[in-house]
Formats: sequence, structure tokens, C-alpha cells
Amino acid sequence: MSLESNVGVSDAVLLDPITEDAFIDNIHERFKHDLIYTYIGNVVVSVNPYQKLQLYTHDVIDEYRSRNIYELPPHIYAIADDAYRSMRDRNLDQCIIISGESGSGKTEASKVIMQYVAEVSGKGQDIDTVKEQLLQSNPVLEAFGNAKTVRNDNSSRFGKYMDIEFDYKGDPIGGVITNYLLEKSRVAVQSKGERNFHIFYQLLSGADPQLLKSLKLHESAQDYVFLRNGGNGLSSATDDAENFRIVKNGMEIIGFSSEEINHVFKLVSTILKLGNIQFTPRVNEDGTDGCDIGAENEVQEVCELLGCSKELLDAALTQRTVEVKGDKVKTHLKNNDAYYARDALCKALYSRMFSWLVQRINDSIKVILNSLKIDTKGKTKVMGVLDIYGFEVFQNNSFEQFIINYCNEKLQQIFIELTLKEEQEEYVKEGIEWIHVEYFNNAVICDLIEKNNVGILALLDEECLRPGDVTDTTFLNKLNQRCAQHPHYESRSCKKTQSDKSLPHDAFRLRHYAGNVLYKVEGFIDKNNDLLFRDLSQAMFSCKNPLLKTLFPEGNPSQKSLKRPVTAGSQFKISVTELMKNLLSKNPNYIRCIKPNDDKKASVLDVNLVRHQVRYLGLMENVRVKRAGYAFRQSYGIFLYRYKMLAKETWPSWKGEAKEGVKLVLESQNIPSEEYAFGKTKIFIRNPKTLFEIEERRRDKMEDLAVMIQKVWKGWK
Ligand code: AD9
Ligand code: MG
Repeated sequence: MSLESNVGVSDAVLLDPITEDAFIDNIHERFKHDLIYTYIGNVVVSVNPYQKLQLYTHDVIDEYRSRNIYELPPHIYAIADDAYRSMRDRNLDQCIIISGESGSGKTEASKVIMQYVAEVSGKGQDIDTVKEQLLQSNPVLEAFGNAKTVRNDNSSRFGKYMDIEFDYKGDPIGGVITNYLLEKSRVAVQSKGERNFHIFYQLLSGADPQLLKSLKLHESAQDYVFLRNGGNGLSSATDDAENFRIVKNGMEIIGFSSEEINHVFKLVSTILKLGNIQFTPRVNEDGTDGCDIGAENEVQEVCELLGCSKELLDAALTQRTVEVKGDKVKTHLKNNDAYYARDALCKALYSRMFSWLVQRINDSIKVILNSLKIDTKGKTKVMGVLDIYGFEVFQNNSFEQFIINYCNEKLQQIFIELTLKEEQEEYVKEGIEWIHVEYFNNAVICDLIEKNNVGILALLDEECLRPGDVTDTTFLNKLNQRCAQHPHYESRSCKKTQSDKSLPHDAFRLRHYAGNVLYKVEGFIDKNNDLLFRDLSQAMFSCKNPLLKTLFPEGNPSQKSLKRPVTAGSQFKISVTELMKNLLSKNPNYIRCIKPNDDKKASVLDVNLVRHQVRYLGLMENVRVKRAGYAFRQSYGIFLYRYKMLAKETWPSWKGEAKEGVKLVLESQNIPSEEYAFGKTKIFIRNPKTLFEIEERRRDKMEDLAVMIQKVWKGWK
């Protein structure tokens, strides 16, 4: 990589004038020269190049290693290095928050960070084992949790937060992955041009004939209904067969036994087979509607794969047991209900298997750690990397997009809290003169979605729990009654948008920070309820395949009390709240990803598309706050302790007020007075380069001191 970076400005804070056009021109100009990274202070703005650039080689890693953040052109490595060193040397837990819309490059960025940390941290057989496990979790989780969408060929359909743990020396000693709501509806249905999760295709094209035979599978994806319904989605640029080998190898390295791997593939095969089952309507002897199972051979093969009684599975797929006054009564499922139940089973199988995989990876890292000679007892430090599904707007948006976009609202809120609001508040608190910068605070949208008792999620739960005739339409009616006044809620029954013909009657529209999204209510109630008939969970629990007992504990017949599970929406809200708490407890580092065009094309930047993202990501506000403000601040005591050797008055010790000492240090270095300001408890330094210079001078001074001490020492000897 050329380190030459004199195209435009590498830090947008230095732009003159600071206008949106100048900002976008700068990004564009740099993009044309393959300079995809630009800073806003210590925030990295990254534009997806949609081509392999020589940016991530060992040589480039070596360049960035232990260098000061502004010494080299902007790069994710610089942020990763800075975060890593602050964690190791200053004992500050770090998190790296990567945000941007679908296809903007978040997942790639998260891998770049992991690669960097793995390369620069300590080496050794045991440590390398841990690193390898952490790195191998990527292809495995991507195979099971990513899919081709119209926005991105490798779209993350789950949220991922990974804490990498380090010992006091900065060597990685473990990691914990947390996954967030997988878009499981994709298992049964994909939109036009999209695919199911990668693993299905990888298994079919990568497994050898013997494995396929043992899984009772055919090679052709066309043979499976669950892989066909995305239309032309079968074709993909990805090399499924090669990736299958990578994934299988990854699972082995992580420590999955061959039996476990086999069980997982059996479940993947089961889902494909269940998807091929057909039901035909029939009238039962008692005159009620029921159905028969077609494709008996698929059911038979599923039973062989899972070790399940065919009678039991047949019954679970076509009947339902209900309790009437303490008696168990079997009722027949109508044709459509049977399809519904089958899909629910497939989705449950897949999403539970996915969570199990994450858990299994976490456990495996722990097991390996225990067997190694790594001391994990001392104080550990943590670097968290967050890579979550990006903001999404499709032609049809449902519960999944609602959840994904809610999560992105929360991330935006954290960004605002930490970079804009907190920054401005600190200046006021420290008594530093400050011109307020206006920005849009999206807390109002977060409230609309999540506020207890009155938010959309609460209203959805209320409707799901209400006895009586509950449908998606009654849910929409409730929203229309309760949210109509909200400035970010719109629907055909709201007065303000009554005449808007682009609003269908079965949908509501939210004015998100990143744009308007129309949500069709169809499926909201079901997806939030997320219920599986007990007959099916019992059938799964009864299987010989041991994995199923773990995945369907509620199917254990000895389990008496059946508490209603928490709804999918509430569950998500709880985990997002925890995630936010976790992120707020760490020192944040940001990567803001931008998608240059909608066609996944290299070297094309659509200025309007980029402008939209720059606006909703609040990047201009970010630049203005940084420009008006001070890049660095530190309490007087700590600052003086580090730099006191620079002034003769403060070295070797200073008895006066720390603030006075800091003043003397800065004056001794002839730093222009507009470059710094004195707060009540902290010194503020405007330009990072100034701090860098002071740091250089400190380093020189330390070297001089070391030479002097050596001389004295020699004299004594
Ligand atoms: V989603 O919200 O999960 O749908 P992401 O994660 O933001 O989305 P991703 O990282 O998957 O996007 O990037 C999309 C594609 O862009 C990748 O598969 C690559 O083909 C391409 N990409 C992204 N970043 C880079 C990069 N730094 N270098 C080269 C890249 N290609
Ligand atoms: Mg992604």
C-alpha cells in the first residue's frame, strides 16, 4: 500500500470550508485513488471499495504496528492499534462499534480488526491456538448466519458481538461471542433474488458423495423447495464448494467432534427434507378438516436421520394436542396449519442450532483454555467488536426489518450520546467556551419503539397476550390508536397521512433516522409469539439424535409447568439493552461504513447515495463538533505525571497545583496558546498533532535521561 496520502485531506476535521459538498468531494476524490478510509478525528469513515485492494498485507500491518494514529494514512489498523494499545497500556476496556447500512462493509471491517489484533498480539503455541479458534469462528458463523440478499451477497442475518479477552501482557486468552436474533424466516421463505443461509448450498455442492448419501441428500439445490423459492437466488458469486471445506475445517479446528459435525449436517438435511413435504387436504371421519402427508419417503428419511419414530413425527406434523379441562385431546391440523407448523419447526430447528453453534464455540474456547498453560486468573482486559446487521429497507419489510432497524437506531443513539452529546456536555461542565452544534437526536424514535407500556414493542406484546381474536390487523388498529400523534409514526388512518396513497392499509411507516421504512404488519403477531406446538417439540426431544434433546428441552414430557416464553420482540429488547450497557461501559472506537453504490460495483461512487448516508449517519455534525472542539483531554494530574520531565520547573517533582504544573509544561514547549484550553479538571488539546509532538519530545527526553542514568551508573561502578 502506498503510504502517500496527499489526496484531499485525510482528516475531515481539517476541511476548509466544512460543508457537506466539501466532505463528499473529499471522500470521492480519495475513493478514486483507492483511499477508502478518512478520519473524522478518531472516527474512521470507510467506503466499501467492492474490490480487493492491497490494504491488508503483513507489510501494511507492520507499518501500522505501534505507530501513533496520525503518523500514517487513515486505516482501520490505526484504530485497531490505538484501541489495542490503550487497552494493554492504560488498562481501558475497549469496544469497536461498526455501523452502516447493509452492504457497506461492516463484517469485512470486523474481520480486518480481528486479523490485526491476532497479528500484533503475543505469539506462542498456546496463544496461537486461542487466536486460531477465534478466527475460525468467522467462516463457521458466516456459513450458518449469512445469506445472499438483494443488498449484499454475504449479508449478516444475525447480530454479533465478540469480546476478545486479553491478559495483562496483551495476549489474547479467550473470547465470548454473543449472537442476536437470527432472521430465521429465511429458512422457509426467501424474497426474489435472495438465497437461504449459505450452509445449505455449501453442503450440497461441497460434501463428497459419501457424505451426501449418508445425509440422504441430492446434489442439486433445485430439488429442494426451501432453496428454490428465491427464484434466481441459486446463482451466486461465492464458491460454495470451496467454502464448505473451509467451514468444515473451521469446525474441526474449533474443536467440534466429527459426531457433532455430523449431527449438525443431519439437521441441515432434515430441514431441506421437511421443506419438501407436502400436505393434502382431507375430511376426517368426524367431518372436520384435516390433512395427509405427501412425500412419505422424505418423512421416513428424516426419521432415519434423527432417530425418530415415524408414527410420532407423522402425528406431530398433522395433529395437535390440546388440553380441555385437564384432558388431552388430539385435533387434526388443517392443510395450511400443517404447513405453518412444519415451517415453524424448521425455523426453530435452524435458529436453535445456530445459537447452539455459538454456545459450542464459546465453550470450546473455554475448554481449550483450561487445558492450556495460560493463566486466566489475573485481571483480564477486553476488546469488544460489534458487527450487527445494517439498516435495511426492502420492497417488503416485516418484523425482521423492524427489529434490525430498531437495533440500528440504538447504535445511532449511542453514537450521538458519546460523540456529540457527551462531548458538548463535557465542555459545558469543564467551563470551556463552546458554540453549540445542532444535531438530530433519535432518542424520540427509540422511545416510539421501545418505551415501556407505550412503545410499539410493548403494544405488540400486549396484543400477543390478549385473549380473544388477535390478528395482525387488530395489532395495526392498536398502533393507529396509540401512536397516531407521534411525529415519526405514519399510517393510512393517521390524520396527517390519511391521503397518502403510497401508504397501504395493512402497513405502518416509521420515520427512522436513516430514512422512512414501510412495515407490512402481516406476520408480526406470529413472529413475536414465536410459538411451536408442543407435539413438535416433544417429537424432537424424543429423537435419538442427542443434539435435539439439547435444542428442545421444553419437549421433555417430564417438564410440567409450561411458562409462556418471552416474546421475540421482548427478548430482543432485553439483549439490546444489555448490549448498550456493555458498550457504554467501554471506551468506544467507531468505524462508520459507507456503501458507494447499489450495484456492488468497484470504482463507482453514487454521490446522492453517499450524501444520504453522510446525512443520516450525522457525519457533518460529527465533523463540526470535532472541529469546534478539542481532540484530546486528560485530567491535570495524569497529564503532568506523564510529561513533567519536559519542564525544568516540574522535574523531577512539582509541589504546586497540577494545573499550574501543566501550564508550565506547555509553555516550556512553546505551544501556541490557541492550541489548548484549561478546563476545571482537565487540559484540552485542540489538534492531535500537537499531542503527538509533545509525546515525541517526551520520548526524546526519556532517551536522554536513560543515557544520563547509564553514565551515572557506570561512574558508580
Ligand atoms: V450487512 O449489514 O451484514 O448486509 P455489511 O456487513 O455491512 O452488510 P459486508 O462487510 O458483508 O457488508 O460487505 C459486503 C461486500 O462488500 C463484501 O462481501 C465484499 O465483497 C465487499 N467489501 C466490503 N468491504 C470490503 C473491503 N474493505 N475490501 C474489499 C470489501 N471488499
Ligand atoms: Mg455484515
